[in-house]
Amino acid sequence: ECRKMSTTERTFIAVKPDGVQRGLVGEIIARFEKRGYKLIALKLVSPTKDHLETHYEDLKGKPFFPSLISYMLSGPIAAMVWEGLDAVKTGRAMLGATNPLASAIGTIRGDYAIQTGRNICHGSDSVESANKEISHWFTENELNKYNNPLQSLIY
Ligand code: 3AN
Repeated sequence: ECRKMSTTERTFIAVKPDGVQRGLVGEIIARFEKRGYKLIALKLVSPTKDHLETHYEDLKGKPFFPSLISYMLSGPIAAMVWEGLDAVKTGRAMLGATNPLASAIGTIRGDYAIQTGRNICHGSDSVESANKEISHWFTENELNKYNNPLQSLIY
């Protein structure tokens, strides 16, 4: 595999309603911060059904689609954008497998979840879908810039 590594690769990470209600927002943010990713955007949102159906449009034909949408509508979601080397793939590795029972211990799902339908977090699965999801959830001026030169030394 020969992928070009970019220090400005971005991924969309969301803490789903169950993760928010269980008080796991801070824990999930802490893991991305401590790993060395840079927080570009962050908000707590209660999206519409329409917004969620577009977010999950690739899964529209799946039998679990209606229950997925009602699960995602069950409370606020913590939406964020993280930036750094290999953010998409490493972000997914940090979340763990879709089915938490198949997630390694040490991953977010492997440590805090047991059900696919309550898997507490979302992460973009490719750079292409990350770009799509970031612009679906955030406006351009919600994506922050760092001017502090120390930031570029750290990351
Ligand atoms: P991931 O969230 O790991 O990218 P996707 O995109 O295949 O996985 O699925 C999106 C979400 O749909 C999952 N996070 C999960 O909440 C739900 N989901 C996926 N597969 C199933 C399934 N077989 N049964 C119930 N819910 C599912």
